Amino acid sequence: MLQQVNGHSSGSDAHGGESLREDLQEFLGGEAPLHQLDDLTKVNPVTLETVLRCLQARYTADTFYTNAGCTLVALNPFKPIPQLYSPELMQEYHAAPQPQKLKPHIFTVGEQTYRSVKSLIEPVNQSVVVSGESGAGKTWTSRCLMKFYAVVAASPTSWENHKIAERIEQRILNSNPVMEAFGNACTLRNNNSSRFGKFIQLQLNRQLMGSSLLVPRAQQMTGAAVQTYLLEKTRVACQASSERNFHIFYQICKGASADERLQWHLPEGAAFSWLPNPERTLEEDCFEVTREAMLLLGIDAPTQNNIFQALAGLLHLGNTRFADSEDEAQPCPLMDGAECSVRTSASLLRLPEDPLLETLRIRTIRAGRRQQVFRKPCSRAECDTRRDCLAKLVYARLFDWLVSVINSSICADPDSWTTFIGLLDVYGFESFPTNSLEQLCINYANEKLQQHFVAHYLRAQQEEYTAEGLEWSTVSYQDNQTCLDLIEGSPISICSLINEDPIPPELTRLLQQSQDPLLKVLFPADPEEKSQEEPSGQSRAPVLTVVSKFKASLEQLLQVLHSTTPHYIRCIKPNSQGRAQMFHQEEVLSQLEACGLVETIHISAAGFPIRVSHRNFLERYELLRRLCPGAAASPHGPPPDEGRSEWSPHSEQATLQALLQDILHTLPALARAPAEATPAPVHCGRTKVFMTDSTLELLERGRAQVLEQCARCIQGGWRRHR
Ligand code: AD9
Ligand code: MG
Repeated sequence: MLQQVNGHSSGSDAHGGESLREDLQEFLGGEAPLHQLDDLTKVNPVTLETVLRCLQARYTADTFYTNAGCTLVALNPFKPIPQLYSPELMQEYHAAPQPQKLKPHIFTVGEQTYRSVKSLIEPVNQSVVVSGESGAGKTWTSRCLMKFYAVVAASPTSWENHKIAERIEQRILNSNPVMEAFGNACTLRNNNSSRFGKFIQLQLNRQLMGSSLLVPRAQQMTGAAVQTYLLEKTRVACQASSERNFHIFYQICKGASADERLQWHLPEGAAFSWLPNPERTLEEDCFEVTREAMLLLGIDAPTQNNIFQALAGLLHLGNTRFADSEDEAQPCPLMDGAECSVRTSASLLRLPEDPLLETLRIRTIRAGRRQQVFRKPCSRAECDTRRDCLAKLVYARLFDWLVSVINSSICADPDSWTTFIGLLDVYGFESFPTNSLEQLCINYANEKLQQHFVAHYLRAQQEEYTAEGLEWSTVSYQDNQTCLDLIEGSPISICSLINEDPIPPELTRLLQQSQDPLLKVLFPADPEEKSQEEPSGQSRAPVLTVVSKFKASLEQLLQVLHSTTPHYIRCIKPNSQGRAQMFHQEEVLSQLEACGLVETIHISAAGFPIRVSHRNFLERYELLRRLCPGAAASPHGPPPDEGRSEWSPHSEQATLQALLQDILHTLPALARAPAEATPAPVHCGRTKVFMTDSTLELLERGRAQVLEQCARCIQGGWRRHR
């Protein structure tokens, strides 16, 4: 296996100097205490046990972030640590010449991603994939990263020209409380569990200034686009024991004013069967925050009123109970008190009451050659299902509409941005005593992301080293492809066997009759009035099932991820009680195993994350020759920035080999470290040059030196000329 030791820096800044000394000390044989090991690649030997011990030692020392090669491990502190996320600290990471030399932090990932998206060598869009099981801290992490970009990528002029409410960064941040109010809920595993997946693209403009990779060019956030994945809409009508409905329902019940209570029929202490476990949590105190954020996103007070009124209508719908019918030919009667619930629900949703009741209790079917219409009373269970389905339909459309409103408020004009940083925060892996289709989809999404990691990192890295002719002994890893085949493979898999019963068309038609302005938008009338009854089985068009739609949206997501340079943050939940200072070894161990962390560390420790094509390498670093003692212009090619098209592949190869030789001699000087302490950090593959992050820094530092010398020479020449 290739040997690689972390690179060394000249230590011109305080953090860099300290870390250079640490690196050198370690390189020369010093042993750091376990909790001081910032990178798990330095744990010796790398095994599950040693990695676990290191993480535990760091957790006990209140150190929550640790590098693991290409990934960052984030342990959930389960306690607020404001100073760890302060704007001052954000600026410190942003301003650092080498943020990776500072303590591991999500801001390091944030800053590196931000710099990479501007890279002059092969710039590509970036993405940060935040993963981990439910309650591990993914949403927290991606929220912090959004705040980080809102600070470091803020447009400086808008501070003076705009009120804070008008700033695009603020609007983007405001999408969080709104989406969490409508899309998060308290579950057994997390009091603020995301019940939808989210991929947000932070859109950046591009301003070509400066020349060094390490000197960031101005690049500002001009907007964002949110894509959501499969909201767990079942929760509106059905909550597992000890779980709760979406936060927004509790927020309304707790935060509505006296007038609003009257208008929405929500008297103090009213009991709703779809609002279980009403004991207080912090999330329900956020009604004002949600409203304020909605307002700033352009959802005005009357529209908000319509939304909350419709949600109150759903709560009353949930109190509508049916009894068994004694005569199958008759619709199920309502239970005592349910008439009032139906009436209130109909009035809040501005639906005609009788058609509402009829739709809930009677099915219309077309059958036979002549497509005759039959009306069949539903059983009590069917009535319940139709009631639940109606609520799910309204809530899911409302959620999608909110996302589209948010997008229209924060999305930048296509010509005002060129690159993006994507943040992925999906619902984490979960398993309950009783699991529904949603849990299958959630866990399927997590398997898919793990597969992306396996394919992109564990497999692809190793294949590339071999293909490029680098010496490499393969690290074996757990591939979850068989698990995915079981879920989504063809011809037969779980996906192909699952068919969800489609939404009865009468429900949609009923909602199209609503006089409520919001519901009119959510359920526009069909342009051409279709048949008024459910079509028969034979004439029904193929229906896209929930699972097949979800599968297609995941495929699209993965395509986007594949087109970016991904960065990985693995959130780890130290205990399932959500308690600070508690580290359950077995729980952490199973999370480390599930994400293949040890294999990742092995591959990262021996690998070269930076790879640049021969030509790009030459174009950018040929000028480093000038730093070599007794250097002369290259005998094989023109000076930098000239005549790129005259180069032949043959001369390119020869120049490259010569240049690499020179560079290997130059690096110790650049690092200001003894030659024997600098490992061989650059490898020339068949088509690319491979190197470590620290080597890239050294090369960039050398390049800046040469350019500075050139600038001084030119200035000197001008003075003489004058
Ligand atoms: V789920 O898959 O959506 O159910 P997440 O998103 O992984 O889950 P979340 O970010 O919601 O978990 O974190 C759970 C809770 O842990 C938060 O509500 C916080 O109370 C707590 N948490 C997470 N990260 C931090 C942190 N860096 N500092 C302090 C944290 N508390
Ligand atoms: Mg979450």
